[in-house]
Amino acid sequence: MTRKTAFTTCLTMDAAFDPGKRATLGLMTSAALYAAFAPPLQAAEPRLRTYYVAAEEVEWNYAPDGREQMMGGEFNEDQKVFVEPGPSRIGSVYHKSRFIGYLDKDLTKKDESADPSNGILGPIFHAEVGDEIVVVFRNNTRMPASMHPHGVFYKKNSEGSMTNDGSSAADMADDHVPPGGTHTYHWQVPERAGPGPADPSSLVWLYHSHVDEVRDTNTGLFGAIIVTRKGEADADGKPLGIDREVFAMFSVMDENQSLYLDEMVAKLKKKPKGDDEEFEESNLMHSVNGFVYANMPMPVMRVGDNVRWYVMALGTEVDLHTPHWHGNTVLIGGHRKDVTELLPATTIVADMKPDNPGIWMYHCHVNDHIAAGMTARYQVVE
Ligand SMILES: [Cu+2]
Repeated sequence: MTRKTAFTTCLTMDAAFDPGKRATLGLMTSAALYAAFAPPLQAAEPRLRTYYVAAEEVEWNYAPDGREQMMGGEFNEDQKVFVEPGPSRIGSVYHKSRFIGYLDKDLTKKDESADPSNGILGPIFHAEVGDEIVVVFRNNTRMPASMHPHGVFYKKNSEGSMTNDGSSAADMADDHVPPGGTHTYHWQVPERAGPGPADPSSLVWLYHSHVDEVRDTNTGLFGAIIVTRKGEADADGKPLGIDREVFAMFSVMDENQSLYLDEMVAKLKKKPKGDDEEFEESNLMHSVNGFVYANMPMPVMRVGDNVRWYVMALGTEVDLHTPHWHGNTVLIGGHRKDVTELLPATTIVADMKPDNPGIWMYHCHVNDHIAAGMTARYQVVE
């Protein structure tokens, strides 16, 4: 059996084993070698999933309802620390950058299809294994920005971040898109960017700006990519058989690290002193999708729906989160849970088949984070 296999290999690769051809082969590039020996490929053009995205500056309100919504009521004194404006406190409205999805290359029609609960998240990109994601990006902010994806396949001209790697200038245009600049990113979606054997039919990857990774993400420039296993996606790249996709980003957004901190401080009536630790504390926004104290618009689902939760985190050492669903349970990697674990930049897919109608809490179970507002709600209807 071994011998037979070896013989077959020799037949296929006979030129490679012909001593007369070795010298020539030694001079051939790997591309030429591939062309010489690879069987003719069926021209399988990848399906392109093209997305138009702009980074834009916005005024973002972490608590648009102006009240605590998990229990329902006015903010108490402890909660006001994070949301009440003052002479030297920013309050709940911060100047931020966001990724905004558009339907056309001229960026005239906003893509309004995102669920309101997605909040500050950038547009969600969907793809099926075998596709290519093309992101036509325009930076309409005053700060340089980029788009760095996790998981998918990219070359150096689409990594969206600088590395000390000897890249040419052309390969660095994606690293640092200047204000007013554009760049088109090409992200291939091979098998290794899709669900593994133990994954459900789709998984979630982050993308985010990576010019100044820490400050860019705290400023609000991040979103998610959903990759569905080949043959298990609908025409839009979404997983078949899933009635509802829900997205939840848990992050202590550190506004002290915002690209716009200085100008926000400059607008305050009274400049906080350099050692004002309470000012720094007031800028730690313990948020789900950019909302605190259950101000996130509730995702709504029906009893019996197949609901897929894509749960994510970003941040630093305080960003160890334990999202907890009241009222219903989920399956994560074949395990039944009602709490899961997140660390910065990790993602989890949780499948829920709600059997319990009502409005339910969905909150981080870390005590300090509950107190600081990392809470939300979801609704199950009959
Ligand atoms: Cu937490």
